[in-house]
Amino acid sequence: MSPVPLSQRKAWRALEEEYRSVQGCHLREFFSMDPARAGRLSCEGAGLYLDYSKHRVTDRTLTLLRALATESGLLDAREAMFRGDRINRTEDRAVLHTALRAPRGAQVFVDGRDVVPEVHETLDRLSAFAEQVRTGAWKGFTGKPVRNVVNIGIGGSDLGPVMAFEALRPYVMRDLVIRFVSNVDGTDFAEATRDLDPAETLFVVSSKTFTTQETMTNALSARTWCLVGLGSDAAVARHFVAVSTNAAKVEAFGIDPRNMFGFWDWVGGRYSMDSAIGLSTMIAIGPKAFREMLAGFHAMDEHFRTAPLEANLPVTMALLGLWYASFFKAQTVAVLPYDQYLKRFPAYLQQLTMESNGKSVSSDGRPVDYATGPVYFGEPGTNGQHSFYQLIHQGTALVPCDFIAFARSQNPLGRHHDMLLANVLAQAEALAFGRTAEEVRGEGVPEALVPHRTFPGNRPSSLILAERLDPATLGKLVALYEHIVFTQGVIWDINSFDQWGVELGKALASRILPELESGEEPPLGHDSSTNALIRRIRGMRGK
Ligand code: G6Q
Repeated sequence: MSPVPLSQRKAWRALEEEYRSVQGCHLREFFSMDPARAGRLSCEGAGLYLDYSKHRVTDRTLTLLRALATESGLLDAREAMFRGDRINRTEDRAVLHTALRAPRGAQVFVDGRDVVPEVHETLDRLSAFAEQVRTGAWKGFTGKPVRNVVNIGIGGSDLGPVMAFEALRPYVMRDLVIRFVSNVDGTDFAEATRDLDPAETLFVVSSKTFTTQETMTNALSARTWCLVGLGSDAAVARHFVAVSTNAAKVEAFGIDPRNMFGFWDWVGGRYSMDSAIGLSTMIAIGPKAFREMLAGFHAMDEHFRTAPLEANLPVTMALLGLWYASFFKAQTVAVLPYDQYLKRFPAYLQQLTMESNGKSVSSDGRPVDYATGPVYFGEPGTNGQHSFYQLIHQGTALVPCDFIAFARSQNPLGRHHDMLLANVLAQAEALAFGRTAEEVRGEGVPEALVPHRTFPGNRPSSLILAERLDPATLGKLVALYEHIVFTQGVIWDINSFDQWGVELGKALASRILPELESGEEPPLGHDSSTNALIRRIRGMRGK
């Protein structure tokens, strides 16, 4: 990290100046003055193509942003991460999700030990187990093969597996039923299991710590459901496996340690979908496709590690994101995948980006004096077009957009895919160039309606294009965003790898729980609002 605080660095100051000169310029002018813009402001990495020409930047802006990255120590920080330094300082941990996809034979050292052999040993065990389930060789307690797999986990132990399952449905073994239970709301468990036969159901309890309240509560309910259905404690061994770093807790729960798949403290929850946490994904799509996904991750890792800054996709997208968040004070980013299979990708990215970069103190604990991580949201196109795009086109907020599109559909059907692609291109064009009042008048629109039908344009977007959404491409996309988050975190000088902000609510909930459950009127020491709500809920429930 640079010892000079971010907002006092030379490049930052120059960017403040640059912002003042660029913010009044329109993308229409940028394009009309420079016919070669699209060719120059695009790059390709690991098979993903990025068009970033529709951004409110000049060549000078980009040069300054790259200078900021260099001044902020990005190159050293990147090496430190890949090398296994303990860059997650508040938790004193290495950050090595990149080792999860390192090829067999590569070397990555943590505390002097090469971790790649263990990664591949675990992958081999996962593969053997996944094959047993897929082929029906893994029998339940009554001798019936397992046909239903329910992943129980939350946050990083849920969002990645759910997203990957949805994204890779064309690769899923369709005669397996794969479900996910995350919420402590009993409805989640009840709906996920209501039509399943316990004799054919396997629960994958995914929890790094094996202490998470929601997951443990759901796992206990699953055990009861299983015991009621199968009538014996001995059934647990055939119907539960665990993915965790906590062998003692797994054993205490009653899961045979031979049915546990491990990972390591250097894998953060939201960076763990390619670890053993991906067991449900591997069962669904098979070990071969899972390894293709890992190869995709690795290809993007290599691109991020080796491509020069000006041709580096994650760095480029990170810098553009930072430009809008910190200088234009844009508070959101819309992620708009034009592929139905990516319907859970925005939700996945919300955790990856917002849990990582939703921080307001710098690495040395001082409040930052600049805006950091924006709110991410999104829906698959074209659905969002009939919903929130109105605000993106004509609202008062600036919402930079990441469009994601694929040249080929997994489900070619008449003109559907051409229409989908026409829409994504049209949206990016409309946002950038808009429609002037003169153009609207020229179409004969009555004067009173002209302001309503004018599109200001100048609304920036990136377009990420790949050939098709296959396992390798998914790995590349996820790694792309992981490295965007990392790059921004380095420049903002925040720790992208802790998540202390989720702790307070957990602690308060464990205090409130007995107050809701107690038979006697409990003494309440909260604020008057919380006290009144607790009393009202108790009253509504006859207490
Ligand atoms: C992610 C977070 C968090 C975590 C969940 C589940 O980076 O750490 O979302 O994944 O709280 O934790 P467990 O896997 O320990 O149950």
